[in-house]
Amino acid sequence: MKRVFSGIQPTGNIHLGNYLGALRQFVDLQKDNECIYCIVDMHAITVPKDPEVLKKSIMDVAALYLALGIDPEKSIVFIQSDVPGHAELSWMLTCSSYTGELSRMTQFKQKSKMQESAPTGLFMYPVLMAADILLYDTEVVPVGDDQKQHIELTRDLAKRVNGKYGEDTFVIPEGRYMKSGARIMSLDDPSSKMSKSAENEYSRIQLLDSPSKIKKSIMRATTDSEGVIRYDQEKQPGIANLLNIYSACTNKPVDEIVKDYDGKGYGALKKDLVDVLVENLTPVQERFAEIRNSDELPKILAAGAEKANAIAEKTIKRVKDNFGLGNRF
Ligand code: AQP
Repeated sequence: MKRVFSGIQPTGNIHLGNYLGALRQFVDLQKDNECIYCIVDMHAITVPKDPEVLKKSIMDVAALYLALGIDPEKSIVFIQSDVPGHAELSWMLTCSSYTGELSRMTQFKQKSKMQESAPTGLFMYPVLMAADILLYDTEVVPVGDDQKQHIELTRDLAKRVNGKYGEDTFVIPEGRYMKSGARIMSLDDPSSKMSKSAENEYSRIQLLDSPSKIKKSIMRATTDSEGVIRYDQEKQPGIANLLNIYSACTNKPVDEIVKDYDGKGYGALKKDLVDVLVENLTPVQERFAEIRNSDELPKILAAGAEKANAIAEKTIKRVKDNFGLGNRF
């Protein structure tokens, strides 16, 4: 039984990449671990958000967690800003981090578009993420592989602090990545990852998409002129991405799928993939509709915040003690 922690930003448009890379693991890990799943709303404000839209997105992610199979009886589910320890620990970690290492983070470089002056929140994002993880003495962090660099930074910060303030300060966490689905690519540009914030809504399959939107997105997905279904990420990245999605959604190895489509065209693969996706997502969408409007959801989140706070307060006390902070008289 290990302590597991992860989170998703309530920034709307939760997509297949988020599910296949991260959320799917959240559900599986609950079976034999102690899991803590957070809606990381403070990360969402690194880029300013309309408060009403943010409030709705937070509840949407919470309802999606439950609709996908996260069980609040087994796992702690809560909203990050309901636990003050995240911000508190983030500052303590900030004081052990360096601007050089933070400016090397790929996500920061992409999102700040290398502007001379970028939002400080965007720059500090990985430190807040490290605090989220370390606050719960986390051993395992299920994420997509775009987060590998942030997980490495978390480990580096934890080891650095332990070296300075005592080896009992932080547990050193490990990232956990899926073998298939760790990086789902954009449907219109298979050289970049599927993303919530991409302008083209047909570049991603959102978990709440209608069957007709799923069909449109898959049928117009970028492929190539080779005309043969093979798994070749270099020459046929669009087809490789569709095969990865197919494989992750059906648990069928890519080789077998390639064999099934021997002699068939891209249209046949795309058509069947639409059916697979609709079949996978329809029950999730039905559960989402029920949970999203139930009175239970706010109660589940309040109970989750209480449990998360109890763990967080213990860590904050230990870290403050080790740092020499607070009243000792
Ligand atoms: N394309 C992807 N393939 C596999 N996993 C992915 N994740 C994100 N995109 C893919 C994983 O989903 C979790 C969501 O983390 P987040 O809410 O912090 O979002 P993000 O990583 O910033 O990625 P998004 O969803 O694409 O948002 P934007 O467009 O804002 O960057 C993480 O575990 C992530 O690895």
